[in-house]
Amino acid sequence: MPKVTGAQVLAEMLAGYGVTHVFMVPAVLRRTFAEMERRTTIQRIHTHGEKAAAYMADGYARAAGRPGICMAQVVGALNLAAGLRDAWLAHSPVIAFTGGRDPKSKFRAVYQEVDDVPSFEPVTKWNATVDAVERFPDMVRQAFRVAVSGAPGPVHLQFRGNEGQIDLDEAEMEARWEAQFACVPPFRPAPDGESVAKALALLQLAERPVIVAGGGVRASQAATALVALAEMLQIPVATSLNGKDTIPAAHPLSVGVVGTYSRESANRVVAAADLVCFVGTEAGGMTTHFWAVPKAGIAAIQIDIAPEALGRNYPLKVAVQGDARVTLERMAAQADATAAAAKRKPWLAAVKAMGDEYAAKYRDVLESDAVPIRPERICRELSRHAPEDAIVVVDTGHAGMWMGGMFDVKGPRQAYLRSAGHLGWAFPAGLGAKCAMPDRPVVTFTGDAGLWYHIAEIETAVRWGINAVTVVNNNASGNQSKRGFDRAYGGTQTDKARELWTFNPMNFARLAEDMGALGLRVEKPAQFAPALERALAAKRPAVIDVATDIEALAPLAVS
Ligand SMILES: Cc1ncc(C[n+]2csc(CCOP(=O)(O)OP(=O)(O)O)c2C)c(N)n1
Repeated sequence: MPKVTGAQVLAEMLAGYGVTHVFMVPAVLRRTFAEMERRTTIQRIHTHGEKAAAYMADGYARAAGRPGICMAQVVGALNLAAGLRDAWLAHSPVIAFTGGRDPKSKFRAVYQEVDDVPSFEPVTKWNATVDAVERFPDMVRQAFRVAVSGAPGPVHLQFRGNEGQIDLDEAEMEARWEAQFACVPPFRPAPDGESVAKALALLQLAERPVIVAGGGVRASQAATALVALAEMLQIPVATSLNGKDTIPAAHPLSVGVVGTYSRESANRVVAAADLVCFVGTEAGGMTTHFWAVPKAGIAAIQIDIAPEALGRNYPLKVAVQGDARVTLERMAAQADATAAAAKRKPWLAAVKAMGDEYAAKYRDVLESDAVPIRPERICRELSRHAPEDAIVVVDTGHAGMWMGGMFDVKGPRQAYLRSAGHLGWAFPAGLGAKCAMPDRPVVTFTGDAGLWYHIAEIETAVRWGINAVTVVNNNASGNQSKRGFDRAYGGTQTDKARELWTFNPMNFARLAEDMGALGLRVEKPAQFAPALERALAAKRPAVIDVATDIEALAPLAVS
């Protein structure tokens, strides 16, 4: 076997796995970048910060269902680790490469060096070092295997040398990859027949069942199977935030997002159910409003690919271990549709009434012509005008609350990706999503506090022609914090207290224009739809700066 460099092998393997973009701040694996240029068409997206690079890789991974790659040299490693937190919480297959310690010089106060490896431990499924160049092939293959298998998640490989200079070394080795592990899911384990039969029997018997679908359904591309089973058994479907795009909002069985950042009627439906079937969701705090919806003691079924997730948060009547799509398809194949449909009528009427009450209660704000603009109206405009094949990317905090509860996913071709809790995630994640899916429109929704975090990446988007559209709910504040500071100040804040959550007014459209993007300022609701249309048609990145009402607070969850 001929001797080749680590750089050559790594570049060829990444291309072999179908990687189209890597996101990084130099200097790391420099020779690998040179080999990428020679041997592959991989784009090397050079960002303004490692955290943004990790978020871009995360958005890429979630949009494509394939690993997203980010990189940092040793001094930027913890910035990158910080950026893996959201991927970890959302089960997103991000692979992080960093430069790291050399056995020849460690413990000698080498410039910029600390032991970074432990910091990756809490946010990765696998955290390993590549100390000898002949290990490149097997370590990279294992990184892909772990990232996409079971419940997907981040992986970290630290390459020897503060800039990963080990990639210059040579060995007799071969660039080999496994196509199966290039995307999620690599396998579709089938459930055992007995658990399927038991789950079906309970679902068919129940008077008021509900399905709660999570990110595992989207990871398994099981949305069609989910909707088919729900229709067959006439069971309403609520989703977690990660599962929001698994059923279109207009579907008669869709009740919306349940939990903390939720739709009031979805919480009421799940709370009124007599049987909850969790599919591809951990039934974690956010999805259950900290285990208040449904209440402890509810009869529950759980379907998940990860056996250790089954029963973790609610004691189960039946645990079903398997791939979501295969499991839902098997259930549909064995279901008795006629018996179930007939007995559901009163429950479905009650579910519809709860949905109608929600729609009536929020109609005025969703359609509000108020100036400054109400965020609810932005959600309504996006529901109407975001293209059918758009990837909608949403930040956390109020952005997650407004959009989680009030944005309507149009149809099965629309995707919805959300920050799993980190403010500032959405803007760079939207850029990563656009890199993964350049032919699909990407529409990101963020608050102004969220955009400030990584605003420099507007320049990155312009430089690389990443033509995502970013909508900024600009109230010159992080006003989700308002309620908390009201409480902290015993009911009424002092004027000084507002220093803790407000910013100077800013025109982000102008800033975007200065950086070379299209900037559009929206001050009246009627201007929004034409601005979105212009932004989507622009052949450059676009920022729509919407001047919104600082007094608008998102509705709190009901339980
Ligand atoms: C990394 C991180 N730090 C802090 C927070 C807490 N946090 C949640 S929402 C929020 C303010 C959000 O402001 P903005 O994005 O402008 O939206 P608005 O609330 O004004 O609608 C903060 C500070 C967080 N979620 N993530």
